[in-house]
Amino acid sequence: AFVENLLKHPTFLSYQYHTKFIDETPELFDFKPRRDRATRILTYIADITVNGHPETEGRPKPRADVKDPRPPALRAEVPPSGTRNMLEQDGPAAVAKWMQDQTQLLITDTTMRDGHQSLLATRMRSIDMIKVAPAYAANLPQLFSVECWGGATFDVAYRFLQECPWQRLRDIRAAMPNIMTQMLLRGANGVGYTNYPDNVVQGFVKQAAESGVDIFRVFDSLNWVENMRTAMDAVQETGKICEGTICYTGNILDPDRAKYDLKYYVKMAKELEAAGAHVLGLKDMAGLLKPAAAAVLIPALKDAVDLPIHFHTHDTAGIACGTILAASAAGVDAVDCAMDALSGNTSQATLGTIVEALQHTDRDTGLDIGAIREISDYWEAVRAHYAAFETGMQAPASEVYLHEMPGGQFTNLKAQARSMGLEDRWHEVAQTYADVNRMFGDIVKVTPSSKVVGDMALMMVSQGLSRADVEDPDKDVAFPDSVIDMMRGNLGQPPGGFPPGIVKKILKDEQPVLERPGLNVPPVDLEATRADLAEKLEVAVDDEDLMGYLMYPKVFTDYAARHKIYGPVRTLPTRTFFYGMEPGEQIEADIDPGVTLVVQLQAVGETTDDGEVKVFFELNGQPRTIRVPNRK
Ligand code: BTN
Ligand code: 3PY
Ligand code: ZN
Repeated sequence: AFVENLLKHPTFLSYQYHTKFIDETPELFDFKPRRDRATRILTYIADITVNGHPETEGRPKPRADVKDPRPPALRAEVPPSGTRNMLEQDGPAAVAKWMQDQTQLLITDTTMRDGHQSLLATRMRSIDMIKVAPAYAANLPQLFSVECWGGATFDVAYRFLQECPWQRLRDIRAAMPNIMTQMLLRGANGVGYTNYPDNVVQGFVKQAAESGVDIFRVFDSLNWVENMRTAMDAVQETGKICEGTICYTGNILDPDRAKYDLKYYVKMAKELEAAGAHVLGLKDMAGLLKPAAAAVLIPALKDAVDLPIHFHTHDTAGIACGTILAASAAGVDAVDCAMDALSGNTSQATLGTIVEALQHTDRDTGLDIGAIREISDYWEAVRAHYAAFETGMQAPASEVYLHEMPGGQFTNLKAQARSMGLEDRWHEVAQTYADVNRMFGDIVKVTPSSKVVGDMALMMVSQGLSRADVEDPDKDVAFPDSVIDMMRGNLGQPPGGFPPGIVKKILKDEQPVLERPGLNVPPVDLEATRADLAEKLEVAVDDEDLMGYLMYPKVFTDYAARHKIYGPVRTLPTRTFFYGMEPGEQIEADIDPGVTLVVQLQAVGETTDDGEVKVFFELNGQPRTIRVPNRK
């Protein structure tokens, strides 16, 4: 019956499917008549129209006059050859050599990952990225790479956007075949918040490479190279680019921050080179590297290792362009920027500004400023649809040099503080965050270690505890789980270890594990896990789904359960996804290549005695009525 259903299925009969056929088509496995995908999407639209979307409730609305984002016209019929072609033809070592040999400042566009992670709580939907990817391919083929995957985008896609992150990657890859894609990988923590078994990290990297990642920026949240090797080795096996990455903290010019001095970074760079990095990443996640420090650090790293250097920073203090220009003058090979409309503040430096600043210099980027402006205009229109997720940082702030929060965490923590009623005490939270850092021995703060520091700071402010209170051996303190987990050694070890006093206070008589956490975790039985999951979900589980489940078991199964009810909602326009439809409004959704749903909302009925609402649609010209519960 399965094969018969498959052969008759309209999607199978249509010329091609780049969507996940099985995943999108559970009716193949269900021989009872079952609601089709169109009905499921209509159910979603009806539900959101009646009940609203939980994520946008009570948040600012997009302006009434927002326009639908229109991607710019393509300036070439066939995407001109770019870095991806070079990687495919010549391999990662050749790309690294080319980076060192050429003189332009190479540019990575982070808009599709860190840009919206740092400005819009990671809520940008795939459709808004995929639509503009062909314009990147045709109009900006000189870009070094497009960061579009990993970091927080992975779980947010499943958790809040009801879409498959792997499909996003495959779709961007297909629409932009000539420019390298880039992801952020948290070493042994994968794209999660804790350590995973080695074979999960290995399987994840292999799948990411197959689904379309070209550059893996691998870091460790405590800068512990020991904890990065499994991921780095796995990347090298794929033939893709391994960007072994230093996280920058402190201030190399400040003699009072001697823990993270120039020698520290030079030593780590050498360790990463020895571990097989093709490129050295310098990840300034909080935007702490000052121009004068860049002028010292970049040449020292270049002297220490024979690797191209790729610099990432944030504009939280308003100085990112200055630091990038200083790094450029000091010989950095590649830098990260975000398209103008999604740049600045906690995001990256402004891409168009860097391009303009370097025109007619020996580091001219070769990028077309007109093409940049057009793509940025597209992003401006996209951003307007995400007003609900604007975090409202009004101005850059030098306070970042006090608290050292990563750009991707800053607005999140602020929202968390607001939800705990601590909004008015934000500067106290910032000071406490700095105090916690000192209490933990001055550690690198980046996901997941930054979350641990943030959890502790919020707990202290809300309970009125000072650092001295927490350190007082005679005072009982209930520590957050994430703090206990880190002190047990489950995120690895910082340079010099955690201060024994605080470890003792938190763990009491329990001994921390000082070896790399992955060493003592048995491998997961992948096939048994796949079989269990397939039975539970009643669908076939491919490698992408399996890896999604292994990273986030509950988030993934919740996503899969909603998928059965609502279908491929990723194909809806963003306005519809978050706000439903107005009577009389018409939208289109391409649920497959060549399969378009034209949906018109006719009317929303009254709520019946049993609490249901009838919603009247026209679907491809045919009337359809959907009943949904009124949950308001
Ligand atoms: C989530 O926030 O849980 C993910 C987004 C999808 C949730 C859907 S939206 C329609 C329905 N109403 C709810 O309250 N949840 C689901
Ligand atoms: C992430 O891990 O998501 C980050 O952006 C760290 O900077
Ligand atoms: Zn970043």
